[in-house]
Amino acid sequence: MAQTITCLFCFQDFPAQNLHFRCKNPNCRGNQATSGAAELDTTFAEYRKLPPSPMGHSFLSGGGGLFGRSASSAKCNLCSQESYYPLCPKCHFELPHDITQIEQHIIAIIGGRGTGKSHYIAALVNSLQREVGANFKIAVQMIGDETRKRWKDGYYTSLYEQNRELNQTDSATVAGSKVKEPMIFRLTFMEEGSKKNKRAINLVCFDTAGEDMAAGDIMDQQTLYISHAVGLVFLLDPLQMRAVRAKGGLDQWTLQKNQITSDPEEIIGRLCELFSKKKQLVKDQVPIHVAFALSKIDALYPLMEPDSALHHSGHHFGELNLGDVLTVDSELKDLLADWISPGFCTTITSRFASSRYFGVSALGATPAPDGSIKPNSLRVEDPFLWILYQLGMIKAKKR
Ligand SMILES: Nc1nc2c(ncn2[C@@H]2O[C@H](COP(=O)(O)OP(=O)(O)OP(=O)(O)O)[C@@H](O)[C@H]2O)c(=O)[nH]1
Ligand SMILES: [Mg+2]
Ligand SMILES: [Zn+2]
Ligand SMILES: [Zn+2]
Repeated sequence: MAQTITCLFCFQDFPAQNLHFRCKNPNCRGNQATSGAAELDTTFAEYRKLPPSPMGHSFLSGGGGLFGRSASSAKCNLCSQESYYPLCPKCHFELPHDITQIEQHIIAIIGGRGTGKSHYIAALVNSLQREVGANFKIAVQMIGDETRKRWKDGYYTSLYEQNRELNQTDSATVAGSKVKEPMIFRLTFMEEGSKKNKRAINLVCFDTAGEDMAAGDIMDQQTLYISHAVGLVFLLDPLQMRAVRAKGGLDQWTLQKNQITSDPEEIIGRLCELFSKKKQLVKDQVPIHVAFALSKIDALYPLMEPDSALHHSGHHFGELNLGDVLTVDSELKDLLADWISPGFCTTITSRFASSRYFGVSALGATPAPDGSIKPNSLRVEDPFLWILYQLGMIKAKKR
């Protein structure tokens, strides 16, 4: 049977034999900028509403590989050099070079304006690369130059080298906005299988702007992203909940810095609407693993019991600590009944087939007024590990 590939940019499905490839040989006739003959990529430009520019000659692969397996490289029809750069035929997004051989699972990270998505993505990737990677024997690799550049320039350098907080994310409507380009991280599970046959998945991350989540019309790409996801990390910002702000005892600078900009119930309402439109519902429940993560929990310590599990890490050593996940889940359900509404979690349970509540802190503290912060994350990996467990990719330690 022909293999179907889903593009990670436009999310259209196509058979593997329709893959295009890009020739990056500078001596190829299609790439000769000096002669003025360099090919302009109009397909790429049209999809991104950019003026066309030369990006390298693109061509149709001309069929699958041996034994029905799809080829992950193809010979250029102009210069005969082998290209290892597969493109989506519809939008010319450069796909991971081994897209035909790797399981693709999209885990989407979403939330309203200012809920902490960008800092969460930074802290999650950093934690996957360090502690989680080591504990679970997962190797994390960045796929493509675009991901590497964005990770370094957009997250790592500011947050972890210069110790400065990240800026608000530009809306997808801003010209030249990078929001629409996914970052792709390859997770390889080192323990399973033989050397040749290790299990790997691609984690596809779009760092969307919260304001796009609230706007109806530019949801297109975001809608497709969410509806292709097998797991969602849905960030909820407790500092944007009126009942929490009214409690007293919270740090004044933190409250001033984190104003109410999005209503969690409204955004969850949109999410449910989106899935019902896609008719993905099974018995009226959305068949997807949803981790509701309360962000910025460091700021809530004055409101929490001293023996709350949220004061310490989840202790996941090579296995998901399921007991801890359930403890946090039930602690947060009680708090949310008080903070949002008594029926909030019941509604969620009735709408999503599989969901849990988590508490995360990407930074460990509120940045100072000059934006400086030495990040010290807590529990950022919990929601992600739970989703991997639900997908059967890691084991759990039961109580
Ligand atoms: N105290 C505390 N503040 C945080 C934490 N994470 C993020 N913040 C603050 O929350 C604000 C919003 O964080 P972002 O990561 O930019 O939020 P976002 O969801 O990406 O926002 P948009 O891009 O505007 O949609 C920033 O002012 C951060 O300093 C945290 O773990 N603790
Ligand atoms: Mg952001
Ligand atoms: Zn595409
Ligand atoms: Zn060529």
